[in-house]
Amino acid sequence: QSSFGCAADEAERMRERRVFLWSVIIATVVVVVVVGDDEVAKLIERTDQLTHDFECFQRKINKRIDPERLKRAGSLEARVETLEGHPCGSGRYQCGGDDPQCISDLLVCDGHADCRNEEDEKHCELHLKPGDKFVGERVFDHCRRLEPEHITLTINSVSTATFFTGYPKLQITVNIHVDKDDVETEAGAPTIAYYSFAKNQLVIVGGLGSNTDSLALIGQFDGHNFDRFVGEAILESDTVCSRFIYHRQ
Ligand SMILES: [Ca+2]
Repeated sequence: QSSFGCAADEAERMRERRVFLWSVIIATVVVVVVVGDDEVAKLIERTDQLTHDFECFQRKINKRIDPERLKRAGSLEARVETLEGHPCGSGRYQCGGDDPQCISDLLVCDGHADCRNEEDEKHCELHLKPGDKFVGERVFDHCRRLEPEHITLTINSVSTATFFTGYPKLQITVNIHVDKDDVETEAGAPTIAYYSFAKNQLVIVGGLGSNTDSLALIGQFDGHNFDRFVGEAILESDTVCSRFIYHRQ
């Protein structure tokens, strides 16, 4: 078997095999109509063998692609998509691939395929679980006078309502670490958050110190690397008053 550098050749070969496989399947159908049982049996056997070979080949290819490399490529693609803007508008999800279909965010991960390419039900595994901890480093913070250095989020529990599978609910403890005038202070508060598969967002409402009602924290994952997210605190006026970069501990 060839090395990594021959991936393009392998992809080409895989395409050729797929075309060949389909030809055999179509031929089988034709033979069923016009030829006798013996030939049909032989062809079915041959098709089974080819299907088996094809699946083995595909497994070998998948094994050889480094998951870290796939993750980095995905993160880069997400950045480009962010720069290009969201073509479907707010509250809408783009099915992706070569099909630019738009559906409502509410239909993502609801258990039914709504995209023609079924993309809305393909990324529904929650990468956050009880015990996970994320530490956020401050980029800027004008929300309050505290100006914390770090914010730590600890996930205590995760639950999914059967009628609302696209938005798992999380209980999170938010700890704020302040180091001001040589005095270190730490304050913790339990909060409720929801994860949106459609947006790859963690939305925490309240519980971020004083004036909790007027703050929401939006944690934006890129949909590929679930060890990092950008957390922004949003005021009622829709203004972003702080940004922290969070990393999984
Ligand atoms: Ca759906």
